[in-house]
This record gives sequence, structure tokens and C-alpha cells, in this order.
Amino acid sequence: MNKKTIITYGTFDMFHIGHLKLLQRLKNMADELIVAISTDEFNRGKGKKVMIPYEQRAEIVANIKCVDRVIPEESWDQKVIDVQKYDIDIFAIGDDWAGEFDFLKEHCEVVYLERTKDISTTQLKKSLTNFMSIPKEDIINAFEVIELLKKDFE
Ligand code: C2G
Repeated sequence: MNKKTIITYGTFDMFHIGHLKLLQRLKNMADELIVAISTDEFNRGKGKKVMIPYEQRAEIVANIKCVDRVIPEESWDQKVIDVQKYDIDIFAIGDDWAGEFDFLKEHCEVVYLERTKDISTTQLKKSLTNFMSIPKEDIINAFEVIELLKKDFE
């Protein structure tokens, strides 16, 4: 029985549970999972600011148990070439891209999977920005109050 290969593309910045659940679902659909990670240059083209540089994003994803191979995503045109080069059976991506890659249907199966709710890199960045905007004194005061409360409970 010949091996089924699935490919997906993405930035995978600030790797989170939504990314992991997607990759795990993809691996359940095939024998081999290839993940194309958007390079920093390609992300600039997408108008997407990343927190984590490509090398680290690629290394993190390459070390996810269900991922078999990581390649760079450098251009919008490489998908057709990749599908042929890696003998891809299924192209899959989150449904925020629904319909965008139907042109691949003449080369392989195309699947759009539901995104994991309530988590996104954008949300994580917002929470980080909100936390960083809290005045330092307020954070120091909060820690002092916690220390006092801890003493009361000792
Ligand atoms: N994702 C998800 N659930 C979330 C967040 C993301 O399933 N809560 C999925 C996205 O749908 C995508 C993958 O995780 O399939 C990676 O998300 P991004 O890094 O945001 O990918 P993006 O920058 O949209 O790049 O050529 C395609 C592009 O490179 C996709």
C-alpha cells in the first residue's frame, strides 16, 4: 500500500495549541506530514510581522512528534512545484484560507480544516502588549501585596 503524504503551509509564529491541533489532525489523515514554514522574507511579503525568526519557528515545528519534514515557504507559487516534487496526496490548511487554494485540486486533494477556537498568534501578541503596558510600579505593588498575603497565610 503506497504511502500517503500531506502538506501544509504556515508561519507558525509563537507556536500554540491551535497549531499543534492542526498538525495532529493532518498527521491522522496521512502517513507523512510535511510542513512548509513561511520564511521571514515571505512573511514581510504577506505583510505579517513575526515575533520568532524563521530558523527557530522551523526548528520548533521540526521537533513536533507528528511532523516528518519541514521545508521553507518562500513564495506563493511554490505549492504546485512542491506537490509534484514531494508526490503530495493532500494539501490541507485551516479554513481561514477556505477556497484560496482550490487551484491545487488538479494536482492533489485539497482540504480546509476548522481552526481551533479562541487561540491565535494575534491574540497572544495583544495579551503580551497589554501586560507590557501595565506600569512597572503597579506590577511591583502587586507582587508586594502577594508577598504580604503569603505571610498572613504562613
Ligand atoms: N490555525 C488553526 N487554529 C488556530 C490558529 C491557526 O488551525 N487557532 C492554523 C491556520 O489555519 C493555518 C496554520 O494553523 O493552517 C498556521 O497558521 P498561520 O501561521 O497563521 O498561517 P498563515 O500565516 O496564515 O500562513 O501559504 C499559506 C500561508 O503561508 C499560511
